[in-house]
Amino acid sequence: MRKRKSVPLVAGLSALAVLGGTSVASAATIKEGSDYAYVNQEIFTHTGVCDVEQDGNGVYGQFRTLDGFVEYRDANGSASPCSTRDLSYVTEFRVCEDWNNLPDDCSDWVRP
Ligand SMILES: [Ca+2]
Ligand SMILES: [Ca+2]
Repeated sequence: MRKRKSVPLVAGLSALAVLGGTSVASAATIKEGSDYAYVNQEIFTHTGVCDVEQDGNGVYGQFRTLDGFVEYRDANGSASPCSTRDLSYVTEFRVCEDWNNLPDDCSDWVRP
């Protein structure tokens, strides 16, 4: 039997998109201490904010989305569960710890 030469499947390959020019790191989860916020990396609209330190300081996430800026808190503090929200597509986010009468501690901005 005659062997067929296999045909390489290169024709359909398009150039890879290059995310150049940004200095913002990429992460699914960003922490401030042990508190954290996250964005699901398969569904970039699913987010969460988690206060996991019983220190009396509130925790909130800040999200830059295609529809604008959104900020929300872990509504019940360090008790379970975390707060979650479905937003518009998230491009960057960070987590902050709310210090009474002091500047809040915020993580760096990251993209999911
Ligand atoms: Ca805290
Ligand atoms: Ca909570």
